[in-house]
Amino acid sequence: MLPTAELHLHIEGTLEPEMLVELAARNGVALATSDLDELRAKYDFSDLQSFLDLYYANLPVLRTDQDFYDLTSAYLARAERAGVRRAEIFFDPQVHLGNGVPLGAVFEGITGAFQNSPVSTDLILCFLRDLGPGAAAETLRKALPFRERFIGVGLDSAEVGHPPAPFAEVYQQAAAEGLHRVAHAGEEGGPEYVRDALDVLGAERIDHGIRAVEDPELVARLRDEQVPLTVCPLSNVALRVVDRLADHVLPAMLREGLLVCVNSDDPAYFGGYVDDNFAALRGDLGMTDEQLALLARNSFDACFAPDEEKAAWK
Ligand code: ES4
Ligand code: ZN
Repeated sequence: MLPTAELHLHIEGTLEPEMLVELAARNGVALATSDLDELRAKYDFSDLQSFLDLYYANLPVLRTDQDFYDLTSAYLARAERAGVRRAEIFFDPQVHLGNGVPLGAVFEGITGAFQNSPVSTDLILCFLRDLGPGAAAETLRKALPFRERFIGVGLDSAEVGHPPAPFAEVYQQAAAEGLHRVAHAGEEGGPEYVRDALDVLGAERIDHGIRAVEDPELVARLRDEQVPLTVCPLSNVALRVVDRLADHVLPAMLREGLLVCVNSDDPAYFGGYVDDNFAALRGDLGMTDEQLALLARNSFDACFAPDEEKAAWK
């Protein structure tokens, strides 16, 4: 198994149908169905929004710190088997606050699981871009009592129509708190979303970024500055951002000298964990061992772990 870092992983997107049913029963939350085949049949998406609708609909089953602990532990056990040495994990606090779950329970459960895993882990708090910059600032304010539990902020959820620029101020506040800054950009949105995430938000790393290839000047900049791009091949196919894996721009990005790495995004929904993504790149795209090893090395270069720790993995 190729040792790698997973830098684009939504912990809520690791909620497998089995755990969904288990948590619903444990917490007395009603589901439309508890039939695993019927649940899996819903995992067929036409675009990002059709996925987000199901993702948000499933999350009310997460209620207690134990739920978040169990979810995170299950992911980390699976990630370990996938060769993951380092995981920088996203979570969506606004969803849980909206479901009436206190932030303390979310932090306690997730970081509690971190302490019991051999995988090197850190947490990145994502703002939901479709709820706007005011809600993001309010979320950062509520999270600051837990400042030592997370290392950065990100921006996720529905992209088109929700550009990065209005989030400039909350990203500035995050920077002032010494937090890392990443942002989803160029998944469904065009290259201008990637440019603004860099210029206006000061993003150090771009999540997805695949539509950057449409703009040669931007590609040159991403190469010159070695901006990390966390690409998620199976996610892009599942959300029909690309038609087939064989058409994916990842090999072209590598040829351009971009600092790209491979990630699973929401593995319970998109057909696999990071090892499954590597296997698909080999099988459907014919990528070579050398290319796959470069992608894995890139992931360690792109991660926020201290240099001493990185050296041990590479
Ligand atoms: C997400 Cl694939 C993706 N894109 C944007 N936001 C998200 N939240 C969870 N998965
Ligand atoms: Zn994502």
